[in-house]
Amino acid sequence: MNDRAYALFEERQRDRGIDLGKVKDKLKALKIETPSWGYGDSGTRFKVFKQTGIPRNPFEKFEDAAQVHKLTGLCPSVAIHIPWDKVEDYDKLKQHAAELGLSIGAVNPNLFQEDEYIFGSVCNSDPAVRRKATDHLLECVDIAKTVGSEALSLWFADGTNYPGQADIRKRKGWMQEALTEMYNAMTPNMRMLIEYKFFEPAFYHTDLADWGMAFNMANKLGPQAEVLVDTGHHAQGTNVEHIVAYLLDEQKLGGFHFNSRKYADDDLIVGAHNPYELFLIFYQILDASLDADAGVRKTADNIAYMIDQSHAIEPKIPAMIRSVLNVHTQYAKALLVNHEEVREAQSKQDVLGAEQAVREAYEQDVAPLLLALREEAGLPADPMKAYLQSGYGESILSRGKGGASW
Ligand code: PSV
Ligand code: MN
Ligand code: MN
Repeated sequence: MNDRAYALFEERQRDRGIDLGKVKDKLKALKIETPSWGYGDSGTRFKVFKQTGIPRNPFEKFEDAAQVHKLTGLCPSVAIHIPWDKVEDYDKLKQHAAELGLSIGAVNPNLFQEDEYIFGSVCNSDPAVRRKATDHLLECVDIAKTVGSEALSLWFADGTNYPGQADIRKRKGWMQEALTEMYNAMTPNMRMLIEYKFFEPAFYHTDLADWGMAFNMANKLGPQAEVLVDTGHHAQGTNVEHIVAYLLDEQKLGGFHFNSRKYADDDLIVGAHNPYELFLIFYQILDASLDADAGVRKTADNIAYMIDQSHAIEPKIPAMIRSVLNVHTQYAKALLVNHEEVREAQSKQDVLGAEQAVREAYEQDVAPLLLALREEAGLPADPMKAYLQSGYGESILSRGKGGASW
């Protein structure tokens, strides 16, 4: 059945001038990191719902993440969050991950859950609190060394709620001081990925509020510091793909935290609300990788594609599978853009033609392509169905309620 559908797909793409061999190679190279906290209990400030079968410790989080990789073939690494994933022996966690066919991905410090951080962490006016926060950043560099991770993802909740509450410029300096110390502790193969968010939990000002501030900080720190774009961290209506294009051109796009948002930092299933945005992000990435000066930092394969989700009401593992498949689908569609056609239209100032050339790729049905790829890789044709039939979801119910939160 798929043979016929695939043959038709192949013919259609050939007619559109697409080299399917290249498309397949790119799709095979795609890796999406899933977050350990996406497998834990989660919620909103109103309620954290306790589900049955949630991992009770970091080891079990990796076991759940391994299911996602096993069925999709796309998620060989898992980001950890310290101290949520604090363990006695990180070597043991690394080994456990390896036995499951996984590696440990980005190490995320947590500087927002202790009472001392009520007025900020690295931007706190109290030097003792800043010291504690900076020491935690250094601890995370050490953990990254132990587990063999090359990425440190930083998100700060630091900010203020009221005008005059604190000295914004001083806080900017303190942030730079702390990050410089961390940067200097990193090994040459490590990358610091700096995230930003315009509000929440702070409601007046946030110390790293937008991509420009993160970009400026990364520039000040040096080539191993880059910007991390969390798709949920912008004001309504922000053109995220423009930010992506800009950072690509500056060779400062380090990676993504993919998720969906409708209103704020909703952390919903990727591609659930605005799949076209996700497609257009990939279009920008692929377009930049065709530049003559593309270099390592501009190619689609060197960007850290990570999911940052916090499922509150849906079962965790299938929700993660859904996100991963949505990313895969939009990436596949973006690979079907005929860039020559777009550029030709651009050169003629043919607005409608250019827009049509991009949108046409989005409108292609990539199901036969993804199915063929899964067949070639020995993966289930329908990973979601395979998960639901696997019995894994039932087998973890014996963990009971009250597993790890976030
Ligand atoms: C908080 O906004 C947040 O969602 C950030 O996106 C971080 O990446 C994530 O939590 C984990 O710390
Ligand atoms: Mn994030
Ligand atoms: Mn967030």
